Amino acid sequence: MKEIPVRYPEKSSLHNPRYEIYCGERDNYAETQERIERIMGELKRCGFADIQVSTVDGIPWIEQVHDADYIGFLKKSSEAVGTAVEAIFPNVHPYNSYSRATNIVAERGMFMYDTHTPIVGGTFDAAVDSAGCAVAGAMLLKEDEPLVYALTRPPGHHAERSMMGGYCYFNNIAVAAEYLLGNGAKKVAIFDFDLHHGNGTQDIFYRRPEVLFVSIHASPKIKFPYFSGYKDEQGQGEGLGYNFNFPLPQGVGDEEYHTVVKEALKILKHYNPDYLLVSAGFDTHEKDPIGALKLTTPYYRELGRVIASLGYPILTVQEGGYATDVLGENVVSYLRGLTE
Ligand code: SP5
Ligand code: ZN
Repeated sequence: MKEIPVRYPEKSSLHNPRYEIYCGERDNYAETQERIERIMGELKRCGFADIQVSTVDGIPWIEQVHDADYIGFLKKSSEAVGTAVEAIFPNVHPYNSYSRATNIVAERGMFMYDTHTPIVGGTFDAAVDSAGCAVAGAMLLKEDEPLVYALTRPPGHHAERSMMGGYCYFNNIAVAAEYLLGNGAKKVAIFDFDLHHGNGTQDIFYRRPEVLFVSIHASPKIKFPYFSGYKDEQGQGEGLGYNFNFPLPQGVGDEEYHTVVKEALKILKHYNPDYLLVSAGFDTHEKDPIGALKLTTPYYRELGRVIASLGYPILTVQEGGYATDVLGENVVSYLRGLTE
């Protein structure tokens, strides 16, 4: 088997919210450090040999993607929580063009679009490190490594230019794409197979033709983020025609999913990017506690195989997946497929 280098962030465990808020109630925080540990355990068990902690500082590339005000807010808020156990959640959401955040409570609402994405003391450092890990992966791609896996946490694809949401703070895959564009790439494609629409990645590149975004996800009619991911969102201005969404109904399984994958791959091939970045979410699995689709563990191998068959250098960036008991197997199944 071809070797896939794995990079992981050192500081992900610093991000440890105790709960999220759903329908006004506290709910266990699904996006846990245990996810990383399960994946790591399975990678080691299966003989992945090149597993290294990332040492890349994400900040310079995060600044290319996210607004300075937003970065400053997250840093300041994490510092404000410090070692306290109470996390920061938004309360009011300023929405008019003349709205001004002169108070910290209003500011929270300006930068946080849901109640699933609390800020704790370690959130800023963990999020910077996670984006740095994606850049570390992109650097290997740039050095002609054909297949790389960045085990990022917290995830990134719901983070917009100046908004956090969906367990995401900085958009790791967008930061990696920006690194590659800043280092000679002319065209980068992002394929997102997380269960949820990658609204953050779509937002960041919506007006830009040099990044193609293709996402397959549960329809926003039934699943988070609920407000985007429809087929008619196709890009704007120069970016028109470079954004593709494939929303799926509840309960889709391997076979039906695969026909949509083949359509998505045709679009990626036609674009012919210098690099292919993959937002890999395993919350499409049949056992996922917040899922809606019915993909099986062996299917991820087939998915990896057809993605790799396109022949581009591929950086896979970890997004969601909450069935911790099968998460490691699902990741390994996919990575095995890539090497075939
Ligand atoms: C990266 C990623 O996969 N983010 C997913 C964000 C989804 N957040 C909202 C999920 C709310 C789940 N709570 C349902 C509780 C039912 N008891
Ligand atoms: Zn997801």
